[in-house]
Amino acid sequence: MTLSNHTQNAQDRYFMMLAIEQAKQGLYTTRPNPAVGCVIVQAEAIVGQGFHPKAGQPHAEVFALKEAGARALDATAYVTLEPCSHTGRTPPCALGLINAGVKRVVIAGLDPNPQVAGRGVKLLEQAEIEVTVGILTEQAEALNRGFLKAMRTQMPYVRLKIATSLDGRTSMASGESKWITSAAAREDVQKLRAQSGAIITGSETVIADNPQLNVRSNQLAVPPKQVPAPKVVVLDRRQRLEYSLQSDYQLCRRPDTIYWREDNLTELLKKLVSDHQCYDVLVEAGASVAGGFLSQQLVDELIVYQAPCLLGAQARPMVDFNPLSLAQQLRFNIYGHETLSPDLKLTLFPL
Ligand code: AOF
Ligand code: ZN
Repeated sequence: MTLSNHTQNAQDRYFMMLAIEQAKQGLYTTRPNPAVGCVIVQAEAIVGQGFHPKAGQPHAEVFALKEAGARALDATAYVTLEPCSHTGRTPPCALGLINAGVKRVVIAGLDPNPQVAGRGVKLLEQAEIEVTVGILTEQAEALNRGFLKAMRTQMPYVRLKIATSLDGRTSMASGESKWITSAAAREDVQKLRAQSGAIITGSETVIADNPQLNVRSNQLAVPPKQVPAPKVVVLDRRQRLEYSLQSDYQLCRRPDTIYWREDNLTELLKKLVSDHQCYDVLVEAGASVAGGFLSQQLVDELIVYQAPCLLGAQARPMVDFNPLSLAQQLRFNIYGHETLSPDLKLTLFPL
């Protein structure tokens, strides 16, 4: 029996959703590689599944094919990213699928890595495997925004995180700021950090707050030790931190902290991709750094944690940015909103 297109489409979406669930298990550990999941289906039953756990280790398809064994013959493989065609740290997954004898491969989206970029699909088609591309593309791509953007544009995906009061204030005039948002909101920030290749902050923030900017939560799906530590970049134009032996600051005690003296944020972002393979960048800084990134249109995603409190007109504003008229305002689309009791989390995309 051949399935009608409609039924097949519903099935494809269902199994791709399961492949995305697999991929999510690698979300905090695969960097700089993408999080990828694979499900192998034989006669409507799952015979193998897997995800890419870590750069250097086998790809998702390898684990799924291993579990499926001989049952991969004539099966359908669902993969959240185009199977690779290159021999990198591991052999090409497209060949693995061909050799296992799968009949059909369903892919959420193509791999923009120039080493792959359509060649995976080509290899499969040359082996007369039926290939379907474009099932749950959005959902699959949401897991790898940094990897995909960097491969396509050589720029990282930049998230700007700000914790504020209801009146958009981030600290009192004195600098006092611990704590405006709740423990639940701060715990959520751990997930943002765990997804990031680099965290950018300002010298001002280092001096005022002496932050660690590390991943330390025990509430992530994986132990914090398994998460590759995000690189820390301090914007230090006045060289207040780089050469002064400021061992009082936790970040300055780390030998791998990068100090950026230049003004040019675009240069920094490009360098993070080309020299450090940092594809997801998180900005956790004060109002002037936030204003710089926003006004130069370098922010891909703004995440606001808003506590239900008022700090008053003397308290410090969240963004140092002074539009001359309403026409110069920055506007956003709200992509997500949730309550992290008692705070509100907004995820916004600049228009
Ligand atoms: C896949 N399946 O599960 C993943 C893929 O250095 P390597 O050998 O691990 O290759 C990394 C590249 O492979 C990565 O940049 C991306 O293009 C692709 N990732 N491909 O078929 C997977 N993680
Ligand atoms: Zn692969």
